[in-house]
Parts: sequence; C-alpha cells; structure tokens
Amino acid sequence: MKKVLLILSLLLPAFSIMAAEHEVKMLNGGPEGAMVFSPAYLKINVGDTVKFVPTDIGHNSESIFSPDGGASWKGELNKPVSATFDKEGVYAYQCTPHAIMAMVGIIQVGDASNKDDFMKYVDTKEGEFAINKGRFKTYAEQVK
Ligand SMILES: [Cu+2]
Repeated sequence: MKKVLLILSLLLPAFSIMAAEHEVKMLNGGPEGAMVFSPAYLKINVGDTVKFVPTDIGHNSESIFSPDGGASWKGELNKPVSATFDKEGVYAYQCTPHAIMAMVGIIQVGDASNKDDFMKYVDTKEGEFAINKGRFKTYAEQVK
C-alpha cells in the first residue's frame, strides 16, 4: 500500500504538468494584418487542450484539416470552443466568415508526422483566399 501511494504521488504531478490548456484569441487585427488568430501557430503536446476565445466579436473557430483520427471541432460565432488533442500531427482551422481573408491557424501536436499531406493542403487552400494570400504559407513555415 505504501508503495502504491508513493507511485501515485510521483505520477500525479507529472500528469498535471503534461496536460496543459492553451488559449488562442480571435482578433480583428494583429501584426500580420486584419482578422487573425493569436497565436496563429501553436505547438503543443499530445493530450493538451486549446481553448479558442472570442476576444473580438464576429469570429469562430472551425477545424479544416486534421491527421487521420485526430480531433475536429466547429465553434459557433462569438462563442468559446475547446478541443483536446490526443493524436499527434498538424491541424489547421479557420474562422468561417473570414476564411476568404485567410483567418486561419495551425496547431502542431508533437511531431509533424503528417507534414507532407499538410503542406499539400496549404497549397490548395492558398488558392481560395481573396486577400492575405501567402499568410497561411508563412504560418506553415513554422511547422518543423
Ligand atoms: Cu473571423
């Protein structure tokens, strides 16, 4: 019994450190221009949660690219939405009303094991933006 308690006391702090919650703000503007997520590129660990916060009004977060079996989500306008990432790889999301303005973001969970597929997706998606062309690609350069 004493041994079990000792093991538990060693494990519990490790779990609380490992599963972190991160925050991504939805903003009308930032250093990269109008309509942005901040941070637009975020690297987290497997098991972490990301909360998308409607800091400015008129935005949401909707997943648009996930690794096979990875999380997907669709938040409502002006509402916070959270997603937990149990599968490693690169994920992308957009703000539905501002998708055409390249209001997009990237979450890298652990290793970028699906990087090749992701980069192809970025190229395709870049063709859909009316303004802020190249923004998604610039974000994607941070995926290592
Ligand atoms: Cu938006």
